[in-house]
Amino acid sequence: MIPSTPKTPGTDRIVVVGAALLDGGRLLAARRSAPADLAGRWELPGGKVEPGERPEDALVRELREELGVDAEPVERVPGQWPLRTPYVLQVWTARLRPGSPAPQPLEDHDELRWLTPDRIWEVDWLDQDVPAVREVADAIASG
Ligand code: 9L3
Ligand code: MG
Repeated sequence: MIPSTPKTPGTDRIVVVGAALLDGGRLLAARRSAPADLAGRWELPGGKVEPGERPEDALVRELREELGVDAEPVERVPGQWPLRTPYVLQVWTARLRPGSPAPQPLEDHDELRWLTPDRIWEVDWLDQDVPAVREVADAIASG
């Protein structure tokens, strides 16, 4: 028998990408409709990176699937934040490509809102998203 390789805990993380979609200085917030324990809370839209997929490609795919938009990643927001094991959240700022449809809540969300900087904290963000949203809010504020 071939001896099994010992498994190091924490090395099999799965990245979930979130998009800080920005337009004219406003940030898009999306209210989750599922699963039940997250429904009603607001998030940076996105989802799981598939095996072999680049995170930036996953971001573009997720935004197309969830919101019907044609978006492009702009830059990685520094840091990564733990979700339920084995997931970790990484965030990119993103923008709509010229001619993109406006975002619509197609699946997983029941409301979208473009937030001006002074209103970013008016929605009930998922706890997990708060540190990332804070980073993005600081970045918007400093131009
Ligand atoms: N999650 C948390 N914050 C986010 C996103 C996009 C996702 N901004 C969490 C919710 C789920 C898991 O990551 O538990 C996978 O996300 P999805 O594929 O259900 O969107
Ligand atoms: Mg999702």
